[in-house]
Amino acid sequence: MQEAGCRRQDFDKCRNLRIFQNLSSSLQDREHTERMKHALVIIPTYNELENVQTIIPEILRQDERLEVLVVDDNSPDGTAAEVKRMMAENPRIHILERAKKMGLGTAYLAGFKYAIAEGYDYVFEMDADHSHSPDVLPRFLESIEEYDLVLGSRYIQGVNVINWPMKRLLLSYFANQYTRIVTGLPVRDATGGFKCFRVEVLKAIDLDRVRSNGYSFQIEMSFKAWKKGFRLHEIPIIFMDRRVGISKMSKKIVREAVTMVWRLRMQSMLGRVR
Ligand SMILES: Nc1nc2c(ncn2[C@@H]2O[C@H](COP(=O)(O)OP(=O)(O)OP(=O)(O)O)[C@@H](O)[C@H]2O)c(=O)[nH]1
Ligand SMILES: [Mg+2]
Repeated sequence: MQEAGCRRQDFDKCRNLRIFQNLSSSLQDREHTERMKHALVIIPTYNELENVQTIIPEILRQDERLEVLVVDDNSPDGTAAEVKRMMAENPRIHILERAKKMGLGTAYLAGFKYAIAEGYDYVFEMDADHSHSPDVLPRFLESIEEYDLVLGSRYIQGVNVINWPMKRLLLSYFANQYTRIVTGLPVRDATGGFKCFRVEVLKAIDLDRVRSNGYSFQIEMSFKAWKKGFRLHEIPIIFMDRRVGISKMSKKIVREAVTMVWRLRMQSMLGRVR
């Protein structure tokens, strides 16, 4: 109702109504701020000095709800010191420091526990090396409103991988087919590391029982979420090979994935997915 539409004798009534409307809209604003979901983007790092300088501001620019947690394994190149310098200027940046290189999986598990303890609603996994574009973060945030685990997929809408040697692309592509056949996990890209969990999913999974550390870590987390009845959804992403820094990919990581999928299948058959 507008004041212009009021007759003179109704002026007081109208003014009271306007005061009431203003009060209720400011209450709604406050409720909105209180209900605003907070999202933590976990970035494990090992020697990513140059990459953290650029990727963190790019992430934070995408949405005011986003914060960043770097889990650094005492990188010899001084990644942690650089992150701490950035933290002094921005309260949306956090760090967890570990004494030595202990692998990607345990870095994420430490990050998940931090996210649960600090009360975040949504939890992202993301690489530091610009393989995952921060521009997609808003699309993840939209999708996670409807689903429990959103996966960035390189293999829906064709093959969206740029600058990978053919050998590595084939390995990844067939590893994904193999995973789907052995475990039944209904996704096209089970090994990707760009994903967003509702925190309820992380709380439902017994994190101390997650065994894998390399690519199979991604498979294990998604498999457990799926078996527990959470809603999974894939959105297309373009994966770029790292611009700078050194790869940590190894044969050991591949071997771990080959056996892990069978372990998951057995656990599922025995009804022991925890
Ligand atoms: N904290 C921690 N981070 C790690 C470890 N291994 C890898 N990372 C980080 O995990 C992310 C993914 O690792 P990458 O080396 O990019 O693995 P990749 O994408 O499969 O392979 P490349 O891009 O070819 O190197 C990067 O941000 C790494 O710095 C580790 O042992 N500890
Ligand atoms: Mg990489």
